[in-house]
Amino acid sequence: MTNIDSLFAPGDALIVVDVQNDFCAGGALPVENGDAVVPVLNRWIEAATKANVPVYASRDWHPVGHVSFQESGGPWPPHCLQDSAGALFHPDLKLPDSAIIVTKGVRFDQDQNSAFDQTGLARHLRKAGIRRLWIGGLAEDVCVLATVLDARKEGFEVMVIQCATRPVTPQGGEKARREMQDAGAGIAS
Ligand code: VGL
Ligand code: ZN
Repeated sequence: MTNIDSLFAPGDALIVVDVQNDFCAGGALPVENGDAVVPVLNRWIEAATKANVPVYASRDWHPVGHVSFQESGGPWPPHCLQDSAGALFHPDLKLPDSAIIVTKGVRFDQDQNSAFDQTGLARHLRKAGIRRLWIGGLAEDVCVLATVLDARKEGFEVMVIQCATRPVTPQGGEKARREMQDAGAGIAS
């Protein structure tokens, strides 16, 4: 097994995408084996903290009746409602107090799958001198994919932590992996 500690370098950040109860077992929009990313990400978070690498955690944070919900003509069942238990980070995810929370999906008129979409994240990362992102979380074929593609468009080097992400569907996961690689993202396995 790779020693994670030796992978981090100055200018790196760890981005944990949407590891929230609703995307895990028992949640409103569970990703198969979504919980399995938690212990893996905890090891990465620990290594990041040791290496002084900042940790960012995005969260889906929807208003009632959000446009992405089926009741409003969208593709998804209601999930990650603001201030609900389902929107909380998984209870076993060990985010440091210093973790920077990126809230998205709050717009009434459009969905924001990417942690970069109108959040100011790219600017924040650049100001912090970040050049390379290690990205994991849920779901691989939705918000991880969108976040990775935007990160590449914004000029960041990207490594997807393969064992720290799970797709909504296996086919979606395969397609997402191809798209992320075609966009120049590396896959860390
Ligand atoms: C997500 C579906 C709907 C995600 C968010 O975080 O991947 N998936 N909203
Ligand atoms: Zn959502």
